[in-house]
Amino acid sequence: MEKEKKTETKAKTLNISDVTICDATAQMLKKAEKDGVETAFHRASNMKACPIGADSACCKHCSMGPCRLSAKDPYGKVGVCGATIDTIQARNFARMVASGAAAHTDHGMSMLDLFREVVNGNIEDYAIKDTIKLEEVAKELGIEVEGREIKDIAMDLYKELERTYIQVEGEIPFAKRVPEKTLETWRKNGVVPRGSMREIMELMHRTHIGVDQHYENITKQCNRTALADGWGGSMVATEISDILFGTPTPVKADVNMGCLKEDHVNIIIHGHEPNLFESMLDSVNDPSLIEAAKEAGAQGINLVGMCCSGAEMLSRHGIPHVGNFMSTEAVLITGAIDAMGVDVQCIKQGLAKVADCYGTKLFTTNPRCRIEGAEHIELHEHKPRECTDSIVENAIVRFKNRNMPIEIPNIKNTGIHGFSHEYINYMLGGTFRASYSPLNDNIINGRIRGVAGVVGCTNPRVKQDWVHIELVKELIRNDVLVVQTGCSQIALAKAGLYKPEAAHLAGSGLQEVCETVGMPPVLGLGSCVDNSRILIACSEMARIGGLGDSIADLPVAGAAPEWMSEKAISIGQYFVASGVFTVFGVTFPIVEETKFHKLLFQGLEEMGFGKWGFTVDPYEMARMMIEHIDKKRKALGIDKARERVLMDMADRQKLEAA
Ligand code: BF8
Repeated sequence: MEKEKKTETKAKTLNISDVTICDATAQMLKKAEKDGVETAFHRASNMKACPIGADSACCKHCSMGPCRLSAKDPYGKVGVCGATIDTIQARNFARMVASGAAAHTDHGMSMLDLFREVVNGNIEDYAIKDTIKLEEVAKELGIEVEGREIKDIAMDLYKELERTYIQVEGEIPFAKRVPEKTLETWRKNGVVPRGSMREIMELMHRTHIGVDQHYENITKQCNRTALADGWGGSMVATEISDILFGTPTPVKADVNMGCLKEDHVNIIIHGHEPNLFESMLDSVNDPSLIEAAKEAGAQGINLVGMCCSGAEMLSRHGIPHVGNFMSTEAVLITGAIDAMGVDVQCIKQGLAKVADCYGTKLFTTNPRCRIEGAEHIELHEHKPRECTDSIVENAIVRFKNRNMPIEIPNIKNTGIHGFSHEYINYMLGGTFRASYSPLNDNIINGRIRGVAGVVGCTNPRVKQDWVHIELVKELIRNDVLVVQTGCSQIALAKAGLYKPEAAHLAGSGLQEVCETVGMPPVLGLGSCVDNSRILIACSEMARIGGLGDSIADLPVAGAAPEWMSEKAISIGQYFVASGVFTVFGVTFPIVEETKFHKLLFQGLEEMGFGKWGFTVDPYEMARMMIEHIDKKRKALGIDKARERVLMDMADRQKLEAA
């Protein structure tokens, strides 16, 4: 009791305008206060981040500690075993890479398992939708496709891609996609991934007490493991999901909480694996379930997405998306959600309590993720509809028994989503000859200064969406074409930057290109595993020529301005290892001026990789990225101002005929 009282008096009032610029989320946070409901925003404001953990100056890898070093005097002492600050930080960082890579590769492996069972005919509720992509990927990996049955090609592709996970020696299959000079750097440094299981296992081993105690050697295995994520697990997840569910093409779609409908049964799917969502799409279109919803008094069933599987469904099917990571609790506060089905990753445990406050039914569906207080209805891929139909039935019951006021923010933002590296190829290259040449040409002639990937999470330690939006606006204003994934894509979509008309916010060169092609200045590529699409786009840019031979030569940069997950660290590390300057915001878990810090922020670049950068300020972040892009342009000899001419129809035809 005494303790409870103490917590109560300590709780601060949340200043909502300090924690989010998402109007819908802000409206719901106001309602939460009236309703006496707590969210991650409140918990973050009441719980100071542990300063020692934030600096990564603490080691808890054995029971001689935990050992606490000082960020102010990093070399003043060592751990009980003698571990230095560099060893401790490198080990902590490595475990983040291992966990993030494991999340993506395990997701990719379950997509591959599903693919195998579909090809074998053991699963009938899913099918191969994109046979063209199947053949393209197979060809790239050296699999014969001419005159062969789809099933045979698919089985060979399965066997080839399985090596991504289980291979113990050799190079992962998608190493074939890496530009030769980049691959040379990896080979020289001994970081070409063998198989992701081996790399993750070895990284966990090497970070055990008394094993790898040289920060440079630990970083080497960080690179290898992260690359096994980006060019392995994540890339397999993207490619197999495209083959099974369709490669995205541009689609007009809505985001934000205004996509909820008070007179409908509202169902949210939140998580990362598209198989749950695809099956739910079938369930909500089942005439008998629609009928049941109508009998319960609803006008119909409204299916919406959140976070990454939501971003995939937005891209592939134009399914509305109601918000990013920091809005997952807020959306429940509307009272309008009749059921939320979750699978894996970025599912806050706090959802269970908020759902309970509003009588929303929260269902876990994946054997890898259960939450105390949530009901578990497992999705079996051989009979997925049993799970998704049951969630719909439960949602209908909840709709019928709604007994509290509903408040849906009246905010909806329309935009064009569903870009893929294949579509960028086609869109910029033309109907007859899909190619990245026009993108490279526009970079060389200076209309486009460079390309930036702005990706990643939202985090209650910074104002939700603000850093993403300010950074992207600053980049496009300076003629930098922005590609996006994950929660960052949703932040910009809510800000209206996915409309082609947003091109007026871009610099004159980028604006010309956007207006000629009819595209927005910001291109959404889907979920976090779809960052692999950015890697492939970079490869293509290097392969086409004119911008150097390796990814490290390209005028490109990356950022995760509001990151929070270990997956983000793995993504950052695989971009850095691939040759990209990558800037993170919020915080960076390393003490500045240590040897490990210098290696990540400088040394890696000297070895032919990319490097890390850090700042919390979006304008400074943009400045750092643009400065890097300009440095690369200068090295390529394309830094001089070029004559800017409008690309008209005749030019496009010339390019297509070339
Ligand atoms: O993988 S961007 S908060 S939802 S970790 Fe999570 Fe971050 Fe969102 Fe998807 Ni990615």
